[in-house]
This record gives sequence, structure tokens and C-alpha cells, in this order.
Amino acid sequence: MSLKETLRRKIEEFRPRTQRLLREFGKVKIDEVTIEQCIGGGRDIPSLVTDISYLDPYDGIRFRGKSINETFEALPKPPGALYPTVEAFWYFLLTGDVPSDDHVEEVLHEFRARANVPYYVYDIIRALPVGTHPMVMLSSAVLSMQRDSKFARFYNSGTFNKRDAWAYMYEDASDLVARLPEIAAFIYRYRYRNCDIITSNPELDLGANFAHMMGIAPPYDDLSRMYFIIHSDHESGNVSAHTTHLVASALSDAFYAYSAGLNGLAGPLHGLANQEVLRWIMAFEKKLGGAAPTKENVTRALWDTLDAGQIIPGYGHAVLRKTDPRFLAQRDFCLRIPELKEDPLVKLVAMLFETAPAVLAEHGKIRNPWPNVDAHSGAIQSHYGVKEWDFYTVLFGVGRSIGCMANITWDRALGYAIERPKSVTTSMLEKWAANG
Ligand code: AMX
Repeated sequence: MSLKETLRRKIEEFRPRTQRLLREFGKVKIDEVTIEQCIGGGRDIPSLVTDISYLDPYDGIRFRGKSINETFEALPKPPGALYPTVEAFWYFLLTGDVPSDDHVEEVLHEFRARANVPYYVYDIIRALPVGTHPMVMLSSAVLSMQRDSKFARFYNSGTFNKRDAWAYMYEDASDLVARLPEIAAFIYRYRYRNCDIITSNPELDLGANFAHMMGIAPPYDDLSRMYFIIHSDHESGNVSAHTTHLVASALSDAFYAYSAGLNGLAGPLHGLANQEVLRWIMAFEKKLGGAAPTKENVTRALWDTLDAGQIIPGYGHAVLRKTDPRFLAQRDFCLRIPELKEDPLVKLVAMLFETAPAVLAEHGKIRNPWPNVDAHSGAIQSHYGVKEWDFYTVLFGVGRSIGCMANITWDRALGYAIERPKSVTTSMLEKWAANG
């Protein structure tokens, strides 16, 4: 059975659960909202539903119930590889089932057929002014593909109905995930390698093909698989996933929705933090002027940053209350590869991991002084020659598409409503405050 047919069966089986909850238990109270939550970015208000992943403050992310390590363990891997293919992960995120080798082969074929990037996408990237941030290039490229959206065509066909909408969303979602690696590699080679574009090799899986198009030798293929999987999803309340879900809830198609999600990912408090981490590290190394980093001078640099009223990028999290398992997965990757383990930047990341949590805890403001996913990625990319840090969020964007696209496919399958939380005024909050 094809992935789409398996998904159709799963959706038919699942729908009654959501319908029953709405019909029989719609008025059951699950939480209360405080003034602090209202002003403080809706922190911890349970008002979104997703079955793709769940973020526990202490255990970290679980994809379809599996931790990162369990996911790596369970899914099929290409011969000789340490990490599963993105294709296997896509099947798993969409269906909740661990795919067989045959299932993975089928997704590989499907992605090959979908990976053709329309010519106009490259025209649009080339038309952007010199100095345009790579995230603008990525977001514009994604938005431009709206022209060929199958969901939008279905909507305009006069036969649109909510029951079948997911199937067209699935089509666009799969097209988008399959095309993004080529678009991202194009942006990289166009912007930083004198337009020396490497054409795709359709024989390779998504991660290996991305490494090939970037022009970087193994183990960058395995790094890409691991990187895209760990960045895919972090339940649906984070800015990129939530924006994608919100925009799609208006029945905007996957291209409109993900372009918007990418614009949120480009914020320094969210996905741009990975570039900011490397910028911080480079500035620190420059300040050292060739001297070796020590715990003492790292501690001083951290305090200098905090005393200047700035944040330490890559540390803290809105939900997590311990070291991000995605940080640890990247650390594991480094420990498995001897030359990477000895890389000076990787060692500096390790020293920051030893030093920064205590400094941040003493500083006393942050709720979670531990590193997040962005604290590690730049040092690894830099080791493999991707030193242009303003490209790092593009990599995040390729990975994040996997979760966002799986989510909006299920959003349409379960008929989630257009999102519309209620606003209140400051005077109303003051009135509630006065009434205790
Ligand atoms: N360095 C210094 N101060 C920090 C800090 C950090 N890394 N993280 C939080 N703080 C400060 C906040 O600015 C806030 O100060 P304020 O009361 O003066 O405004 C205070 O600590 C409380 O913040 P919080 O409740 O702990 O965090 P939050 O939920 O509001 O925000 C996050 C979470 C991630 C935005 C924040 O920790 C941060 O800015 N971290 C650095 C940027 C970063 O790494 N972002 C990537 C997150 C992962 C991702 O989305 N990719």
C-alpha cells in the first residue's frame, strides 16, 4: 500500500476520535489562563493539538512517542549509515508507523518524482538584490511555488470539500519537502560558491543528495540526515510551526503557510540563534587574539555579554527545563567522529556547555540555563566548510519543513478550525486583577 493510501486509512480510523471529543466532551475544562500567560506570549496555555510530536520540559522532544535516540534506533538506515533516511522519517511522522525497507524505497521514488524545482524559483532567487539574507531567498522561493499549488487548484475547482482537502495538502507538502534540499543547496552555491551549482543526483536519498549538491564529502550526508531529523518538529507552539499551522488554518496552501513559517524561523530568538551562536564564538575568539580559551576567559566573556544587556544565544528555552536532547544528539555525532571531536570550535562549544549554565543561573533571570539545539549546529557546519553562518537558518528551514508539512496535512485531515484566539485589553486585565 502506498504512503498516501496508508495515510488515508489512518485518517479514516483517527477522525472519529476528534469528532467524539468535540461532540461529547467539547465543554470539558483542561486549564485556566493567568494574566502572566496573557502578557507573556501565551506560555504553557494548552490550546493547540498535534499528534506528530510532543515536547516534555524534562525529557525533550518525542516524535510519535519516540525519543530522538529511539527514533534513530528504530528507523531503517542506508547501508553503512549511522542515521536513518529523511524518507523513512517522513513516513514515520505522517503515519506513526516504522516503515519497512519497501516503504522507504517507495518514498524515495516518490520524492525523486517530486523533486523537480520549477525554473522560475531560480529566476526569483537570482533577481533578489546582492546581500539579500539567504532566509529571504528561501522564503521567497517557497512562496513562488504557490503558483503550482494542487491544494489551491482544488480549492478553486468548485469541487472543494473539507473531507478530501488533506489529500491535496499532502501533495503540496510532499512536493515542498522533496524540493527544499535542492533549493537550499542552490542558495548556498549561488551565494557563496560563485554560482558553481552542482546538479542533483536522483539516485541518492534526500540527505545524501543534499550533501552532494552542497559539494561536501561524507560524513556530511549522515550529518544532513541527522540534522534534518532533529530539527523537524518541536510540537506545534514554537514560532515556525505555529505560524505555519495558523496560516494554513485559513485554508492557505502549504507554500503560503511555510513561507510565513520560515519568516518566523528567521527571528534571532528562534531559528536565527544558530547563526548568532557562531557569531558570538567568532567574536570571542577574535577578542582572545590567538590565546587559548580557558574556563576563566570564557566565563568573563559570558559575563561581558550579559552585563551589556545582551542574551547568550543558544541557551534557554520557552518549554524545555534541561539540556535539549537535540543538542546532545549533535554532541554524540561529534563524539563519534574523531577529527570532529578535536575541532577547536567543537571544543569551545563543549567548554561553553560546561561554563554557561552556571553563569546564567547566577545571573538569575533565565528559567532554563541549559543549551538548546542552536548552541551546537554552527560549530559542526563550520568544520565541514560551511562557515557562512547566515546560511545556518536555511538548514534549519529544510529540516523544519518535515514537521510543519506533516502537521498541516493532519490539520486538514482532522478539519481543524481557522485559528482565532481572543484578545483582551489592558483595562480588562486590570479589572480582573482588582477582583483578585
Ligand atoms: N541569555 C540571557 N538572558 C536570557 C536568555 C539567554 N540565553 N534567555 C532568556 N533570558 C532572559 C530573558 O531575556 C528574560 O529576561 P527579561 O525578564 O529581562 O525579559 C528572562 O531571562 C526570562 O526568560 P525565560 O522565561 O527564561 O525565556 P523565554 O521563554 O522568555 O524565552 C528564549 C526563551 C529561547 C527565547 C530565550 O531563552 C532566549 O532568548 N534564548 C537565546 C536565543 C536562543 O537560543 N533561541 C533559540 C531557541 C530554540 C529555537 O527556537 N531554535
